[in-house]
Amino acid sequence: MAAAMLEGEEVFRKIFRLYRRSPEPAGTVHFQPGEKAVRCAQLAVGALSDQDAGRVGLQPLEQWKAYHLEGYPGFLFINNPFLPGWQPRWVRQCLKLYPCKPNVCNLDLHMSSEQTANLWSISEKQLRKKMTQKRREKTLLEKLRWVTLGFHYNWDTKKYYKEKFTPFPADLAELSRCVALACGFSNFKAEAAILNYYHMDSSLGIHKDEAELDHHSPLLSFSFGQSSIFLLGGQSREVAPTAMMMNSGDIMVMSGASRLLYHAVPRILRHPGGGILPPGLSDPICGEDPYIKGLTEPCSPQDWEVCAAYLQDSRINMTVRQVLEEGGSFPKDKSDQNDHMTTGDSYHNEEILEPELQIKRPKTSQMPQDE
Ligand SMILES: O=C(O)CCC(=O)C(=O)O
Ligand SMILES: [Mn+2]
Repeated sequence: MAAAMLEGEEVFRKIFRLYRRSPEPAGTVHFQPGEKAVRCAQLAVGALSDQDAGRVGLQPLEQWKAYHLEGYPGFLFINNPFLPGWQPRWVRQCLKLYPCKPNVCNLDLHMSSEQTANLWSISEKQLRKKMTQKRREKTLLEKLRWVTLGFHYNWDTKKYYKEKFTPFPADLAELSRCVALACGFSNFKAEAAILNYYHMDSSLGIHKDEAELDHHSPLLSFSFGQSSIFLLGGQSREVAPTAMMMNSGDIMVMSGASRLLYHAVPRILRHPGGGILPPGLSDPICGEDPYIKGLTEPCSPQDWEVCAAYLQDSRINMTVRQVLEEGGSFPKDKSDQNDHMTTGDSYHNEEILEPELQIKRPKTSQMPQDE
């Protein structure tokens, strides 16, 4: 590898290491009015009805606060646009429903489908005791690192396959459609998602999302639970990334010139605000708007007990993608026919962390990692 490239790669890696170590170095962008490099963004008012927004738990579009980031055309940051009581519903879906079969998760690599069939029911009793029992074995739900939906991303080959598809959850597809519509993407189709599950010592390595065949459609990223630092870089690792704070409920849209940029999550941080859970997660039981029937059921107090225990020291991210261009299909490639199995071990072939920070898990740079 050329020396210049190695030197260049150091830039993103160096900054990754800096943020991995220190709680919040100066220079982290907080999306709020008046912040340097941040500009208020105009959304596609009129494109999304209050009714459609409400059905998936989003506030009326006029109330959303969205921002551009200087130097990153196509990047949009939306400050938590969820209605009270709705973040808990999406968290419950991520913990109770989406990890179920036929969706695929990291635990499938080591366990039978019977063992991973219902992580929630195996884990809920133990998780409820989390508040009182300090020393206990991690539940399977706490060992969950990723779930794939729709076209299931293959971590080894870094590709999607036509045959490796299971129905994409209708509620998440609709949430994604609404957010894309608000951002001016009227034909977005949610066809794949990676759900990432982080704990306080987890990180996500430097990568770009290029496996999708359609790069004109945006990447939509939803975050819940504890906060994180997100690093957004350039088209090569030689470009120094910008660090930004992502809090519970925040949505990020990567499109246009920002769609294929390198990015990473070097660090999970406790949410600002002091309590155990972020404010948007403190009120799970909210009366439904009598005029708008939600697409998902409210989160019951029993279910919330489990989610709240989990989120005390965890963050969940859902990154939704359109894989195919409108009317497009997968290319015919004979060499693809035998490489459908994923081991999860060979996907990442580069070390992004210093020896003392390296993971104990299989070599994974994109998958969420624990220290
Ligand atoms: O957790 C995040 O904020 C980023 C997730 C991500 O980059 C991915 O799933 O490709
Ligand atoms: Mn990504």
